Amino acid sequence: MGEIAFTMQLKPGVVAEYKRRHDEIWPELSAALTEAGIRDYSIYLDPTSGTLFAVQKRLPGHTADALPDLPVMKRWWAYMADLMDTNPDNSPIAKPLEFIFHAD
Ligand code: RM4
Repeated sequence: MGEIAFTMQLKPGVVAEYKRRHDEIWPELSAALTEAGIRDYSIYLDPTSGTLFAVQKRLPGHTADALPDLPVMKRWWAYMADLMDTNPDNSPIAKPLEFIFHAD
């Protein structure tokens, strides 16, 4: 199973709201992520900068690249856009991270 990590950026002063929305994540969005082959998806926060660090595993043959085309993904990104630095299509600006080290 592959693993990827990336950062995203919160706007100032929205941590509590960002966490609240994820605590109440839409079941249909969770289902879409699972159906796309995403597993073990975690998001961490650097509270000093508002930078989010996301890490997720992806099953072989995953369809994560098609997620942006799903209506539920578009709705979620529109819903989240007031909290995050975004691209013109409302998707969060995601910066891929390079793998450096792993220990079991
Ligand atoms: C984040 C952001 C990401 C999404 C997660 C579930 O706020 O929208 O793109 O994968 O939520």
